Amino acid sequence: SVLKLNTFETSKKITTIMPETILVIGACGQIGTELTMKLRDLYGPDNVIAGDIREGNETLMASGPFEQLDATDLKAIEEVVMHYEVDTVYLMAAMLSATAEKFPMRAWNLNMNSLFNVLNLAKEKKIERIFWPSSIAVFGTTTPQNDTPQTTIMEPSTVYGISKQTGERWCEYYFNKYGVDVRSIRYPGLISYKTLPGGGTTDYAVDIYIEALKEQKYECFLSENTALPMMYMDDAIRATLELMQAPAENLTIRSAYNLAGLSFTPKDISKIIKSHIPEFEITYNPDYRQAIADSWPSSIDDSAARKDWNWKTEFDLEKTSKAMLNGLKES
Ligand code: AKB
Repeated sequence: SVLKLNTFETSKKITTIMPETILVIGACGQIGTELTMKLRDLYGPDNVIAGDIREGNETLMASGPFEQLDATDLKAIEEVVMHYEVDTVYLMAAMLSATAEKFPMRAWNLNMNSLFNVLNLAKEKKIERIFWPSSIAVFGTTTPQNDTPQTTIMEPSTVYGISKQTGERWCEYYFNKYGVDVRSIRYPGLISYKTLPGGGTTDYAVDIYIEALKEQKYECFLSENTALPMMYMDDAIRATLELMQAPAENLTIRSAYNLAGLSFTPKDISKIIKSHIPEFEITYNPDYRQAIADSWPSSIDDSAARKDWNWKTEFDLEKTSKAMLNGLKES
């Protein structure tokens, strides 16, 4: 496809980018929706094709091309890639941790086959670049819990975590063996108000703001002192774009980069919400998701991302909470 030069400003630096024709698979999900909108701002709406098995919100659907697409259907993806001359794919479709425990084989099929589809298209030189999200779920109970290093023991105990860890190994393999330019981040729990998450263990950190505004109370499915790595969506989108813009020679990791944002417990977040909504009350009723959360780290060491592509978080918990409460009130 035709390459055009363009520039855009992040809060830290001016970056020169080479816009491509981009396909976002899973464009209507929690990350996909905001990522697609941001990519359309940067590269022009017609150069960013939203693909998903279901339709998304009105703004996304009206702002550029949409293709109904099953991420496990290689032929369908290939047709869209050829038709639009796509050179970069962001594969955001996945079944998350809590739902995957209920449907292990469906989760495995979706999470692995979709990845093989795009890796093989890149191997056959039908696309040039891939972004694929990994997760803190690649870690397990034997991993050091605090400031979890980039390279460490990884014995995930969830289906989702196993699929992400396996995916990381395949990404690195395709890079080493076939020169596939695939880049990845181990996302922490993501906090956003524009599109809701679904089926994750970290979803409480979104639900709590919604219920605080609606009901002034929230029953949390994790216990009060469960610390998990989290991040506000704006930071996660910026991290994704910064990694995809980084010169290939700066990248030392082709499995997936650790990415740190926030680390907090349900108790911490409830205190902050109470400072904005004094009537707010939280109660705790841990369910099966507690065991998943207990197997994940509390905080992450992301020094490799800082060194290789200058990553830096901007949203602390207070800034995140203000953005969530204001955003939800206005939407
Ligand atoms: C989940 O909770 O499953 C996801 C994740 C941490 O990848 N948000």
